[in-house]
Formats: sequence, structure tokens, C-alpha cells
Amino acid sequence: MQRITLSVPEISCGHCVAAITAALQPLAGVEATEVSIDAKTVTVDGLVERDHIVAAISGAGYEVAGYEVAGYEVAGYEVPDA
Ligand SMILES: [Cu+2]
Repeated sequence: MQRITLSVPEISCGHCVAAITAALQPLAGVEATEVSIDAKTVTVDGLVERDHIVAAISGAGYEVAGYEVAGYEVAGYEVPDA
């Protein structure tokens, strides 16, 4: 399992949550997503390239300010540069 937590400062309301969730759900490898209005973060569980997640969020109109990757347990999966 891989978890990526992304900082998305523009998250402000339920519409943002719905838009970002809808953008991420179709990505192959995404198992679960959580969008926090309070923390202004997007958490993605699954096995999906970080670049694809950033592109999907950007495509929905939100800038990704940073991210953290945690919990790599899959052999051979390349950890992105932080
Ligand atoms: Cu909003």
C-alpha cells in the first residue's frame, strides 16, 4: 500500500472535495481518496504514480503545493524524489 498526501491550498468547500474526488477516482490503481477541507490536503491510497495524481488534481483546476509519500510496501516500485 502506498499513501500520498498532497497539499492543495485552494480547497475551500464541498465543491472542491467533489471535484477533486471525481478527478481521482478514475485513475488506475487508486483504492481510496480523502479530501480534507480543514487541512487542505488530499490523501490517496493505492498504487498510482504521483505524477498522475498531480496531473488529475491540476486538471480539475487546483494547484498542488507539495506532497508526502509514505508506506511503500511493494517491491520494485520506484519511490519518487521528494
Ligand atoms: Cu470549493
